[in-house]
Amino acid sequence: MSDFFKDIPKIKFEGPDSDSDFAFRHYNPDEMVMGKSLRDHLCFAAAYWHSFAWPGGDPFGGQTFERPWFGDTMALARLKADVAFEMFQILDVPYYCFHDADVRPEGADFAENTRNLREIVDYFEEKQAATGVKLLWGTANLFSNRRFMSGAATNPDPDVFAFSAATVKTCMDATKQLGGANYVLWGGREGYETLLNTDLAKERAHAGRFLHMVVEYKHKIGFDGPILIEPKPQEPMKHQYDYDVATVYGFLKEFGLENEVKMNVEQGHAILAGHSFEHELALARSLGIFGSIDMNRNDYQSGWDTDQFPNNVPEMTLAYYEVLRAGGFTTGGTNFDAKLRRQSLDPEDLVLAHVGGMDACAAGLKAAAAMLADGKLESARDARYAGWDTPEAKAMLDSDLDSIAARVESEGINPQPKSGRQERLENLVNRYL
Ligand code: XUL
Ligand code: CO
Repeated sequence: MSDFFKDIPKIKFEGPDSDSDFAFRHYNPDEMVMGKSLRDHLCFAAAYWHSFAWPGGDPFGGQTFERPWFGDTMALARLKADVAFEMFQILDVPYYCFHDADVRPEGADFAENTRNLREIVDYFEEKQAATGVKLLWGTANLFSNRRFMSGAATNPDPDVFAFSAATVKTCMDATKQLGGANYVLWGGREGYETLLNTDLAKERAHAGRFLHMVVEYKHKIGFDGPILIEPKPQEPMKHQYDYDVATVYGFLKEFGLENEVKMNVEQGHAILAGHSFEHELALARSLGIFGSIDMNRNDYQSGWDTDQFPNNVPEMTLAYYEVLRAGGFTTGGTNFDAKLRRQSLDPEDLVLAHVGGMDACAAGLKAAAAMLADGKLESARDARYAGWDTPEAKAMLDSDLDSIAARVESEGINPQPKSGRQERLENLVNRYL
């Protein structure tokens, strides 16, 4: 045991009337909703990078956090793992997620990186067995080190493509060894700063081939979780290829991978792309590629990817409504891709940030389940499209412009606009909150 979280109790459900900061008000992991416990609905995961690897820097200043595990040795990497698993247990989160670079010191070369990663993965394996905490997904950090400044799979230098492919192989091996439920690819620097130095067609072709290799390797090693792509439109690059769910779907279709790869949809990335989170989730669901979510919140004024902890229950209700309409998570879950504000220095800030986020997610999911159970929204939506249930309307989709024009003329079809009833439906949604 480290003493980093000393004096912080294990967080328990105490209900809405509790006056303790260190308690869940809405997240009772054993509460049954639509035949499933909240624990199994929400599948919470803590993100290693923001909580344990991020030093609190911003573009104008460096480290604000002082953590006893900061440094580049294997001993400190083990201490970091000890503290991380202590937090997972304090919160009773069933899952965690990590990049290779979050968990091991950077080595002098690929071989040393791999040795360091393997050593920590063996340590994680022991810790998972001792605590019951599981890996939601693993991934490779192909964006922080300067070698990746011009991209990984889309780098103009084939040696960087090679280094990236080799690194992804080691991270997939690690994820398989730890029984990870998914493997994630976020194309951090797969994009460009300026077209003046960029061969866009070549870069996209290389990205397609790279993704094929990842899928081939998954089958080769018998990893049975899905590969998930996490779309984001920009930041760090000015333009990123995996802009949003629709763009990634087009990319998957182009390379014949739409049945192999699903989406990890992040709240803040949806907002950066000019969408709502629920839009991205609804689209992934309707395309059959919904996988998992990264839960957080962006500052709506700054327009940056601020990765704050989520606290907006009405927004989260609409997001979980889409998750439930997709049938809920199968291999996916709710990963808190969220970080503290850099002035939130104390160990308890880290715990309380998660407590608030977990409670807000639980409140959102319960409201979404009530909306679905009531069925008023579904009936209103069905009623809006009821005209399409008639035999004439169905037959029209198998007909052609000529015959449709003839029918419009002979039957004197003259459509009359009907209300979309948006405010009425918004009022209805607010009744479940
Ligand atoms: C960056 C981001 C990443 C991915 C994993 O915006 O969301 O942390 O979730 O690489
Ligand atoms: Co993310």
